[in-house]
Amino acid sequence: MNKYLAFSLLFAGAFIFLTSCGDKKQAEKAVEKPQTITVNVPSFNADSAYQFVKDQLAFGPRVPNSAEHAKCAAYLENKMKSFGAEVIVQQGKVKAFDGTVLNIKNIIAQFDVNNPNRIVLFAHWDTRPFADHCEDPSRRDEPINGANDGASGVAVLMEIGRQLQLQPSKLGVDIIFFDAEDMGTPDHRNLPYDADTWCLGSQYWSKNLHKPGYNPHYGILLDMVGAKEATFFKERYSISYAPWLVEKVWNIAHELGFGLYFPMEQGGLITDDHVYVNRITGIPTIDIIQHDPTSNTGFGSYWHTHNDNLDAVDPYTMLAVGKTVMTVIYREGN
Ligand code: AHN
Ligand code: ZN
Repeated sequence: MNKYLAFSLLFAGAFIFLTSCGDKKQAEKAVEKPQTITVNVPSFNADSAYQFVKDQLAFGPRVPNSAEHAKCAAYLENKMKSFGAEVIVQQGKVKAFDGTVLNIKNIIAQFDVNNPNRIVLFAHWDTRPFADHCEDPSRRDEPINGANDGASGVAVLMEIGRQLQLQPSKLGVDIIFFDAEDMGTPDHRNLPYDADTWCLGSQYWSKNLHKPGYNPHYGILLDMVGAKEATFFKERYSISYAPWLVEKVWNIAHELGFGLYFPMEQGGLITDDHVYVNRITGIPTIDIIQHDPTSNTGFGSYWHTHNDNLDAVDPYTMLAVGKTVMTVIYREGN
C-alpha cells in the first residue's frame, strides 16, 4: 500500500509541475507511464519457504561427512537449478576443532550469471553435530535438527531464488549456502574456545572464491531468521563493516511494517560467516541474525538444543525477513 501512496504522491507532484509549465501533453505522458517509476517487488510466499524448511528437516540432521548431509546437498543443488540458477558446488576439505577432516560443499547458485552488477546472499546449510545447550546432559552429543539454525535462512533464500526466476531483478544475484558453519568447539566439553573453529565453509570460500576477482557490491547473511517474534538487532560487526547497508535494510524493514522484528538498536558482536567474508574478501557484508537480549546465550532458548525443530519456526518471521531482503534487491538498479 505504501508503495502506491508514494507513487501517487510522486505522480501528483509531476502533474502539478508539468501543468504549471503549461505543457498539457507532457502531463498526459506522465499519466500514461507511471510504471517507469514503479518498483515492482514480487511477493514472498511464506508457505513455500516453510515447505523448504520441512524438506530440509526430512533428511535429518545435516552434519558434514554424513549420508543425510550428502542427500541434502543434492536436494539444494537440484532445487536451485530448477529455479533457473547456474549452480557451482564447491567441494573442499577443512579441519574441524578435533582434527577431523570434513568434506564440505558450498553451494553457489548464480542468477543472471553474466550480469556484472551483482549482490550476494548467504546462509549456512549444515547443522550442528551437538546439542551442547540441551538441558539433558545425556543428549548433548546428539546432532540437532537445525530448523531455525540452518534451515530457516536457507529456506528464505530458496524462496527468493524461486521468485527471481518468476521475475528477474535488475542486478544479478548469487545465493551461497555455506557448509560447516556450526562445527565450532562444543561448550559441553572442557576445550579452549577458538572462534575460528566456526564458519569453516565461509572461511574456505573466502580464500577460494568460485570466480577470480569476484566482486559483488555487497552481501547479506541470514542466520536463524525463523523463530516466532524474533528480534534482529543491528549486529555490531555488520555496523563496523557496512553501516550504510545496515541502515538500508533496517529502514526498509520499518517501511514495510516489520519494525518490531528489526529494532533500531545495536545487538551483540557475533562471530558468524559474514565476519570471514568481510575480513578475507572485503565484500561489505551484514548479518541478519536473531539476538535475544533476555536469554543467557544471547540467542533463542531453542539454540543448540533439540528444541530447534519445526515448532521453533514461524513462517511469518521468515516473511518479514524475506520481504525485506527482496525489497532491497528489487530496488537496486532503479
Ligand atoms: C558464536 O557462538 C560465537 N557464534 C555463533 C554463530 C552461529 C552458531 N550461528 C548459528 N550457530
Ligand atoms: Zn548454530
